[in-house]
Amino acid sequence: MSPLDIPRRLLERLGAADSVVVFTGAGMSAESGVPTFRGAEGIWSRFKPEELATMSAFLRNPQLVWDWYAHRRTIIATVQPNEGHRAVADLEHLVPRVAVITQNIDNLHRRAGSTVVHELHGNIERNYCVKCGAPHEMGSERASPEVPRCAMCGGLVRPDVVWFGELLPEEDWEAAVRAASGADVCISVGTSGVVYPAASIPAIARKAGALHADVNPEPGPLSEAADVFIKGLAGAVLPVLVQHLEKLRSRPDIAVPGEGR
Ligand code: BJW
Ligand code: ZN
Repeated sequence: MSPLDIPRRLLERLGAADSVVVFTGAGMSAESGVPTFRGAEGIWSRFKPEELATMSAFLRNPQLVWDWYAHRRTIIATVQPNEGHRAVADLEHLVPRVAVITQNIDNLHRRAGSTVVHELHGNIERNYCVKCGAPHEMGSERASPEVPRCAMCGGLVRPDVVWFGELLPEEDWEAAVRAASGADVCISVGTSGVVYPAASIPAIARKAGALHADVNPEPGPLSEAADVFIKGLAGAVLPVLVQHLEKLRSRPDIAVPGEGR
């Protein structure tokens, strides 16, 4: 990616920004080796997320849903944050306030060094009992193929993630809406933008006056509504964006590179 591919007005707004939100989806972690949902590979591509990520699917076939999460937990435990995650973390050195709002459950933003991360769809590292709600610590059973049972009441244990038809964690959602409402720039990265209410974050930011840039190798509903669409992979685009912002912040007198868009 050359500097000419980063639109000038995005760099100008970022150069002057006091507050930036980065809204991420599964594509953000794709280059780390975590499969996306829609268009995923392997045996799990036979299932739609709408068929696995629901309480009724879990109650109908707990083992199937548990196996899906065990498979993903194994992948997530072995992968590393990518250049895109690191570039997002580096933004904190260049902009006074940066909030990451993620739909991902993989912890990779925090592992890359981002300090303000609002997880809208939970975290795969936590589990709880469906019957009594008690948190469940996964010790030696981490590799267990069986669905664990709650030590307090014997209920089934599920991952602490948000399934369809479930409310988003209130604190994270409210913090995300506050951050989006006060942002000068919103950068959405690697999300199909079809799952609500998370997908409304860029619109909330735009409505409050932010410039919205979407980064994705494929156009979609978010890129169509965005002020700027950068067609490309997170791990290629975001480091270039950060490099140019670094130059701009250290030498505000120099001309902003990029196309005159
Ligand atoms: C790259 C790349 C690279 C590839 N670089 N990019 C309003 C309107 C319509 C429907 C609703 C509505 N409000 C609520 C609903 C219902 C429902 C919903 O949205 N349904 C739609 C599907 C129609 N929403 C809910 O149920 C939500 N809850 C809710 O609304 O509560 C209130 C309520 C309660 C009761 C009744 C009614 C309402 C909860 C949604 C929970 C979603 N959960 C999941 C699973 C989480 C746990 C887990 O990870 O297993 O969240 S489903 C799955 O989709 C996961 C993701 O976070 C989410 C979004 O997917 P994402 O991240 O966008 O991934 P993909 O795969 O779709 O896209 C990847 C993108 O990356 C692509 O664009 C690629 O091109 C790109 N890409 N490589 C950059 N290298
Ligand atoms: Zn229990």
